[in-house]
Amino acid sequence: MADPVSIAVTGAAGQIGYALLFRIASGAMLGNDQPIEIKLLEIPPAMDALRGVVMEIEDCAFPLVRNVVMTDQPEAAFEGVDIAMLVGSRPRGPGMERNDLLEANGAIFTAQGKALNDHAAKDVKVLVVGNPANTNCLIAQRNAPDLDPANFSAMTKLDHNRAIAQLSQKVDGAVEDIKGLAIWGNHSSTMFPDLLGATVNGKPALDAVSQSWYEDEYIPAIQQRGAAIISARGSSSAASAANAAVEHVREWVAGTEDVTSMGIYSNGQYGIQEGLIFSYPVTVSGGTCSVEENRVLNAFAQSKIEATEAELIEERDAVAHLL
Ligand code: NAX
Repeated sequence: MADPVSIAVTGAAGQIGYALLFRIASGAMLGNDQPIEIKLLEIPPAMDALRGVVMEIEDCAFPLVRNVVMTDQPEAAFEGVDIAMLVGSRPRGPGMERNDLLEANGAIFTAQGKALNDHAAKDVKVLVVGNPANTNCLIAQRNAPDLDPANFSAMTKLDHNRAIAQLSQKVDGAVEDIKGLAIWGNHSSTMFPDLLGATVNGKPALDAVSQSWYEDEYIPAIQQRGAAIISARGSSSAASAANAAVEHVREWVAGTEDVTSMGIYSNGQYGIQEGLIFSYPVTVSGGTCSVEENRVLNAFAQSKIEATEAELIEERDAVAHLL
């Protein structure tokens, strides 16, 4: 068997953590023949809850799990890790404005970026799930100057999966018949689910639905899906978010079969400001992500992409002192 891969998960006692850890430990992320070590980071008040989660992991007797570490120190959590899944973040509290939230999370992701820089493997793959995911990822990346910016990504795979599922329901087709769909921009209500490059059974997706459904129903439904789940379930999506995180890392390591969506460091592709963490249509091969080139974008798509870019620029400027 291969040497164990070391995986850090932050916010491990939270609800996404609870849905995520058991799938990682079962082999769903890196495969059934890949042993793993899991390093779990929490804040001191959550250490008791984390202990309970670790007891449950032990009680599964997962053959692939070689070691489980619990800590409240980022430096210990990231020591030598190959993969870091940054799930924990500060939720919006009563009376908190957006900038307060950016600030509170800024402190977390500054410290975690520095700890990754100094302690993780140099080719560590970092996935940020905790919101605001793109800007938290930007803060971590900018505080890790010795790591390649390409090592950092923010999760838009849940939005991607939501977009595929909603389209498949509308056209009464199978999920696997849909190809080429992508999410652009920020993981927020400005994200742009792009059907222009998507196909259903090899035919343009936009031939299968009306433009008014696409613009007036589909896009808002994807953008607001997180809020719809909160209002139905009373808490935010957890199992589907964990599933998306598993898929994001699996594709990053093993490669993609179709275009996927990932928030990655922009090198200016499609005119997006360099250095933003921007969700693009992405393919992965040999662990390297590439933005799909030459995608045709009409004026409508361009305006949506510019709006989500503008929001990310605003968020970046609000945390400029942390970068
Ligand atoms: P929970 O509040 O259940 O769990 C968060 C956990 O993070 C808590 O246990 C908390 O103690 C821990 N935490 C806080 N600060 C920490 C720190 N400095 N170091 C380590 N751990 C820390 O939230 P949960 O539902 O699990 O969601 C986690 C994050 O994912 C939230 O920011 C949420 O908004 C975000 N999401 C992102 C999604 C995406 O698609 N990118 C979708 C789902 C989810 O909304």
